[in-house]
Order: sequence, then structure tokens, then C-alpha cells
Amino acid sequence: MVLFATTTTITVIVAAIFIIFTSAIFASIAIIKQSAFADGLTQEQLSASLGNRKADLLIKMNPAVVTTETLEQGQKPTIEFRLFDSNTNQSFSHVTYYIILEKDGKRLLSNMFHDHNGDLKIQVNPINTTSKAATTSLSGGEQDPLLGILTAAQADPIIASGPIFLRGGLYHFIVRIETVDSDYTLLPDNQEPIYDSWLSIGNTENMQISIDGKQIPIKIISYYDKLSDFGFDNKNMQILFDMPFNWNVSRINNTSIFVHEEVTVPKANAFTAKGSFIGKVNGIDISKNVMVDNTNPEKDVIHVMIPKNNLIQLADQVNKNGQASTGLMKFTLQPGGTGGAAGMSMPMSSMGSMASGM
Ligand SMILES: [Cu+2]
Repeated sequence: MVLFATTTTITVIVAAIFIIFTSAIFASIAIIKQSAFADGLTQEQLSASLGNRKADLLIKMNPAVVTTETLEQGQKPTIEFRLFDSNTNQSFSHVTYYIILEKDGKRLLSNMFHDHNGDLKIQVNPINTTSKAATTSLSGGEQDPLLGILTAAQADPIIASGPIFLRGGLYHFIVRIETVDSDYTLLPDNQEPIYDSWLSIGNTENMQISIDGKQIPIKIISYYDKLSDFGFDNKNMQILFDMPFNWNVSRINNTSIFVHEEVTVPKANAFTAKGSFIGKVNGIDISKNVMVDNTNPEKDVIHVMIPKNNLIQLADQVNKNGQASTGLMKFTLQPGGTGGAAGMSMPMSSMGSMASGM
């Protein structure tokens, strides 16, 4: 399957795919108008109200693809927090954000930040330390002389250095708005919008599989949670791996959720020979959620992308099968099938228009 007429980098493709799915998720959030909880994303827009104004919070990672491997290579991602009136697309001014960041229940950051233009950017500087008591230190910006709140300055961005984004998986952001319109007028407690968001860092695993006596290096990036029990069944030509997953249907129903696994396999060999792949989760065929990016002659990048509605269907079956209690999403990938998710072969131009429509 030829995905795009133009030659693009894999990063761009992945980002575009994310944009398609996240656009769909944003649309559903806008329709049901609830302040949402989410996981499995690299950006999110959450809705709330502030008096008679709509107050949406955009939380966005830049670049869109952040993995344990790109971070180890020195990438310093930025997290953007932008509070805006979604009726007018105007940012609120003089916004004070109280931001809590947690990973697996451990608090990594709990601080107030101010941005006069409402568009706060915090650069993350992950620091690997063996100390269990490691905390995040902040630099850059300017201290407000009256309140001591760190304020973003154009030329001097705020940098958070500490044990942030060291591991892949979900990072939980809790954001409370303390001021808008004015630096020193705090919102009354019961009028402070609170947003709950989960952003995802890809967890990269490099593995070897043996096909016809040849060692082949495989890379798997999981954007939802850390993988385990990676294996290769030579007889069935099947890559297997597991991921922790809570199959509770009402949990999935109540969240903006998206599972994305990315498997890179060098060409050519018996695994890539067919050019398309059968994907299964807990034995259930999900080949329609498998999309092969074959734009690189050296390697296939196999994306398994399961949006919320498909996750709900899967969870229904997994619960009926009695497999839910394992708390695992068990993936298999093998050559075969007709290849490609329907609708994934759209031209780059329509992806671009979807991107700019956000
Ligand atoms: Cu201000």
C-alpha cells in the first residue's frame, strides 16, 4: 500500500496520524461538552467554563513524538499550556496556572506559573538520578516581586529539571487556574477551573528476533504503557508482546483514550515478505487497526492504533472471554491479511487540512 505520494519523514507521518485521531477526540469532547479525562495522547484540549466564557485548556507536547529513546538522545521537549476562549480562539491574559504533575502516583511537580499572555511553555530537562527523593528544580523566567510566582518571559523560558519523562508511559497533569485577566486577582475557590489530563511518552524497546538463522533488530515504541514479555514465535512467524491495560468498560467509556504501538522491522525477510500484517489483541483480530508505513525501502513501520470506540468493543469481548482480570493487552503481529486500515491511505493534503483546522 502506498501511503503518501510525497516523501515525508516517519515523524511527520506519525504526527499526522496523531492529529487525525486527536482531532476526532477533540470533536467528541466538543460535542458532549464535559470536562474530560484522557490518556494515551501527546496533546489534548479540555473544556470548562469561566463565568459566562468558555475556557478551554490546550496541553501540548512539542515535538509531538517524544520517546525514551529520543530523550536519551538529548531531546528537550516543551509542554505548552494555553488557556483560551474556544468561542473566539483568544487566549486569556494574565493566567496563573497551578500545575501538578504525577507519574504512577508520585508527584514530580507542584508549582504555580504565570504567563501574561496565557500561553505558558515549560521546557523539560529530564535528569536521571538514582536518588529516590529527587525533586524537580525550576529555572528561567522571572519571579513575580509580589507573589513570588515564576512568570514566563519571552527570552528566558521556564525550564523544569528533574525526574520528568525519564520513563515511558502516562504522565498525569492536574491544572488549576488561579488567575485570569489580572495578575493579582485570585479567582474564588469554587470558580477555579480544574483540568485533568494524561500525556504519553513513548517507551522504546530494542529487540532481536531470529528468522531463518538471521538476527533481525526490531524496535517497538509503546505510547500507552511499558511493554513486557516480548517474544517471537518462529513457527507461526508471530511477534508477541504484552502491555498492562485496565479492561474496565466504564473506565474506557469515561476517558479520551487511544492505544498506539509502533513496530519497526528491517526489510526484507520472511516477516515483511507479504507487506501486510494480521494484528490480534487477546486473540481478537484487530487487523483493521494495523497500518503499515512502507515509505522507507529499508524497513516497515507497523502502527497498531486502536481508537476509543474499538477499545470499548474489544473490552466487551475481553470481559466476556473472562480475560479481563489478567490486566493485560496481549498483542500478536504476523504476516498476512490484506493490509492497512481503511481511511489510512488518505493523501497528505487532507491530513494537512485537518491539522490546520484545529
Ligand atoms: Cu500577567
